[in-house]
Amino acid sequence: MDLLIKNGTIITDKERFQADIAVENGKITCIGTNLSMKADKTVVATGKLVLPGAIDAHTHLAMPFGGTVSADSYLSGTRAAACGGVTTVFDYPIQRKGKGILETVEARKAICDPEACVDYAFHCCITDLNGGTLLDEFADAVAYGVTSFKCFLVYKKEGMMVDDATLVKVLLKAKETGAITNIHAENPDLIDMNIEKFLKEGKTSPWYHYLSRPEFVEAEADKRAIHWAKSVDAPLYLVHMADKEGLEAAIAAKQAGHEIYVETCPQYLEFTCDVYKREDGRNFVCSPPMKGQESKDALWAAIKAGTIDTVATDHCPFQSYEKDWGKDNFTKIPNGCAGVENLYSYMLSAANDGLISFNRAVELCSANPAKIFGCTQKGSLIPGKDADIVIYDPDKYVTISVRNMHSDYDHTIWEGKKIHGYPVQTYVRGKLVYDNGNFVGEPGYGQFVKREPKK
Ligand code: DUC
Ligand code: ZN
Ligand code: ZN
Repeated sequence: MDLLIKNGTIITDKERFQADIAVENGKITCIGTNLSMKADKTVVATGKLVLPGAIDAHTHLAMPFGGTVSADSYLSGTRAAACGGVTTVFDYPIQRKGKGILETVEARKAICDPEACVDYAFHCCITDLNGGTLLDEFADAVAYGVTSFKCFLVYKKEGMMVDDATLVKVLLKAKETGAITNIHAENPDLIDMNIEKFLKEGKTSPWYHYLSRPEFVEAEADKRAIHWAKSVDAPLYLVHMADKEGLEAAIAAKQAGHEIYVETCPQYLEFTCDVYKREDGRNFVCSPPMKGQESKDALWAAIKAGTIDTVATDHCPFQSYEKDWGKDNFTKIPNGCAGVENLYSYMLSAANDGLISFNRAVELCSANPAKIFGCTQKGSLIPGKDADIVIYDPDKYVTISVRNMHSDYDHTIWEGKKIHGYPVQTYVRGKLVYDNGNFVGEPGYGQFVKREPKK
C-alpha cells in the first residue's frame, strides 16, 4: 500500500463517517475501520475531515484577453489550485475562426501538459462554425475526452460571440454527440449601447461597468439560452450566474424537467455591485459583474435549497498595472478576478459556519461537476476512484492575503477575508501536492482528464 489515511472523518456529498482510506497506484483501494495493512506512508487524520478534492469547472489560465494574457499560467494556476484543495481544473481553450476543435485543444494541451500540477480538463469555446464544417468535429472531440463546449453570447468585438443560429446548432450537435453546451449569458447590444452612452457622458468609473451590464442584461441572455435549450431539448450549463431573474428562470426550467445546470462563483456569493464604488473597484471588474443584494440573497437561497448545481471560480486574474489601464475608462480594465485557490475553503468555511452542510459543499465543488462533466474517476471517495483527497482542519483560521496565496498575481479581491477551517493536505492520485501552507507538487504531474460522454 502506498498511503494510509487513518481515523479521519470522511465527508462525501451524501455521507459522514469515521474511517481509514487506503491508496495504491493513485487509486483508493479500500475504505474501512481499523485498516491495518502496511503502507509506505501513514497519515493520522484524527480530528480532521477527509474530503474528495475539489473540481474547479471554470478557469482561464494564460488566456489572451483584454489586450493582455491572464496572470496565471498553467503552472501557477494549478499550483494555486493544489494549495486550495482543487485537484482538477477545467480550462477554456478558445477555437478561433478557421481553426478546428482538436487543433485548438491540442495546442493548449501541449502548453498545459508539462506545467500542470493537478489534473486538468478542457471545455472548448466555439466561436465560429467555419461554414458548418466544425460541427463534423464534435464527435472526434468527444471521443478525445472533451465532452463540453462553450458559447459566448457576449464579446462581439473580441470575435468570441456567437449568434442564436450558431448557438442552436451547437446545442443540437452537443446533444447528438453526448456533450453539453456551456453558456456565458449577457446581452451584447445592450452593453454596447450603455457603454457608448456612459462614455459620451464622461461616466468612466468602474461603477459604470456594473451599470452597463446590470441584472436585466444578464437575465435576457440567460432566458434566451434557456429558451433555445428547451426548444431543441438539449442540455445546458449556465456558467457564472449572478442575477436573480435569470436564476429563477433556470430553476423554473429545471423544475419543469429540462436538463439545465447552474453554476455560480464565490465572488457573486460574497460581494455586491457596491464594490465598484470602492477606490480599488477596478480590481473587481469581471463579467458578468457582481449584482445587487437581492441577487446575492437569491444565489445563497438557491445554494441552500439545492437548486444551484456547482460553484466554480471563473479564475482569470490580471496584474494591478493591467487593471490600472482602466483608471480613467472602465472599458479598458481587463475583465477577471482570482479565485481558484479560494473556492473550496470559501464554501467549506460556509459549511463550518453552519450556512450549508459539508455534504452540500462537497456536492457543489466536487461531486456535481464530476457528474455533470463526465469525470467518472473523480468527485467521490470510494474504492476504485482516483485518490484525489483533501485533509481539512475545521479548527484552523486563515486570513486570505496575496502574500499567502500561490498564484502569480499581485493582488486579490479576497484580501483580508477570514476563512474558518482550511485544507492542510491535498493529494492528487495519491501524491501529496500541498502540505500545511506549502506547495510540494511537481509541474507536469497533472494529467489530462479524458471525460465520458452522456449516455
Ligand atoms: N469573464 C471574465 O471576467 N473574465 C474572463 C472571461 C469572462 O467571461
Ligand atoms: Zn464568462
Ligand atoms: Zn469564464
